[in-house]
Amino acid sequence: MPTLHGFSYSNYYNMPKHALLYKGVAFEEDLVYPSAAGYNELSPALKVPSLTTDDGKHLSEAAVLCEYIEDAYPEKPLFPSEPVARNQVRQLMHMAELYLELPFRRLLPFSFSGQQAPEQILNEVNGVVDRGVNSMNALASFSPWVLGDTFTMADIYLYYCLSVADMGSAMSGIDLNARISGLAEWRAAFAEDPVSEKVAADTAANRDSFFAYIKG
Ligand SMILES: N[C@@H](CCC(=O)N[C@@H](CS)C(=O)NCC(=O)O)C(=O)O
Repeated sequence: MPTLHGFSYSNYYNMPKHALLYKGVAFEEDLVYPSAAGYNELSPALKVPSLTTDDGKHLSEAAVLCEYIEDAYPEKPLFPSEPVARNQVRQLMHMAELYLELPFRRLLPFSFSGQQAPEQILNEVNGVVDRGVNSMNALASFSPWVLGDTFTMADIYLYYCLSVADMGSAMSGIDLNARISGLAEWRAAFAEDPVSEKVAADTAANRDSFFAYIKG
């Protein structure tokens, strides 16, 4: 059985976790923070998540884990088989990460410490997020899922990218729901799924432990 390493407060951890739960794959969870001794053997970049496969190999980087899970457990596919459609899913995953998750992630240290981010950083974040908003408005139909009638890895990836955006939205004043057509309704539908509810409950349960870790 594969083992997913990391912690539930991590949005990146929750991407492969959601995929495994969606597919009904049995897996173990290993609660570990990146500074743990020996974690570099699982993830050389010291990033969460990482995954140990059935045959004892280690993989890291959330998008890689998501692709691996699809390859190793093809039942209940999360990527279309047709090449263009398959890469449209990857395209949306990349754009969600590069132009929404990563800019908002720059605000996390300020959000966690309760300090206002400098104007220059906020301007830079805004500039990158504009690309994300334009990309989503151009590519995501939210009808009812991100790329149309089929639930895909793009739904999972975008959903958990947005949890970091939420933490930075008050500080940046960026309201993605207002700027991306159909986003709010899609998020509400995604959140109601039992898998999403389980992931959200595990995330909440890990909150105190995570904040104790970053304080340390
Ligand atoms: N590119 C990585 C990013 C993962 C990431 O940033 N994980 C955070 C937790 S949400 C982490 O491990 N942070 C520890 C650190 O940056 O030192 C991926 O896709 O897995």
